Amino acid sequence: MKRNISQNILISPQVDQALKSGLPVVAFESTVVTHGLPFPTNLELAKEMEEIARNAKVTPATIALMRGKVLIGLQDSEMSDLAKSTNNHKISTKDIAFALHKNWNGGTTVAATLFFAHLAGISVFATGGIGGVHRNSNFDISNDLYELSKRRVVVICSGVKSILDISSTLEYLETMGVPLFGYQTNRFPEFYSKGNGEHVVEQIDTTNAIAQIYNQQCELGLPEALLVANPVPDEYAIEKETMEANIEAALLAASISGIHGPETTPFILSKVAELSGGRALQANLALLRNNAQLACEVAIEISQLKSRRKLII
Ligand code: PSU
Ligand code: MN
Repeated sequence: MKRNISQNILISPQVDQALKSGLPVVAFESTVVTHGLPFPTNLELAKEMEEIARNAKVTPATIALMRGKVLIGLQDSEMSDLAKSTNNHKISTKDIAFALHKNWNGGTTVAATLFFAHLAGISVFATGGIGGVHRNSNFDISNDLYELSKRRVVVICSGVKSILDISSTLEYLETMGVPLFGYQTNRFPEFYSKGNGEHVVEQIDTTNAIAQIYNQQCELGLPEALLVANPVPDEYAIEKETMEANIEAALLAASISGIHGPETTPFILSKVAELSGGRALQANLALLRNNAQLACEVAIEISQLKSRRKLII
């Protein structure tokens, strides 16, 4: 039986049981499944991320909308239905109420996933890249940044979506008071690339340190997420110059085709994947798996800390 948080928000029995027992749970977003990756790679990847969690004895909680309900934790059949559907919407915070009203299926963005993870009491969330400030944007700033300033969850990512303005995004995160760290690096990772040191961040070296800092954030009552940037694994990293050329070409193609708003990311990402001859896709998959793994290790540290003292999340 799924537990209802409200009439439209259902927690799977596995996630519910883990949360009630204080066992580690990691949330995964689902826009990467519905809009980020092609079928069947999206389904394989989503299953792999859940498998990584189970192997680490962590309960995975992929969050998505199906038939007008928010599901926190998907069963295998629900995951397959979501990955196969050609009828999925991209759900950010502003879309949630409308999507429920319309009985939509959809993938939740980092912003919407953060909202539900926090509501359910999940402390760690893994994704690929967060949204941010678009290049030459006229106020195209992802709602992800605003939600990060309101939901105290550890978010593991590999930087921001490659097509964004990194400097402006980092400035905006600073304005919003979001603590940001590089995992075992002081260079802000640039999604497909490891980061060339143009953007320097505070370095954290252990998962225990991440849990301790999260604990501080809780004790201080600071509401912001803790953003941890984990670089793409070495063997999959692509040189920045190569990727930049592909991204610029994809941005140009998008502007010629009149693509804008929420369609921008899916369009550009598939163009970049095409231009890179598949290397971009492999890097994307590798960093997602790597982030799932790190998120699990952090979730275990936090649950151990919580069992020793009462953490308010
Ligand atoms: N990064 C990617 N692919 C994606 C996204 C991020 O490499 O599809 C998704 C995430 O779900 C993120 C969302 O939360 O894009 C941000 O979209 P927008 O800029 O429209 O807020
Ligand atoms: Mn936007």
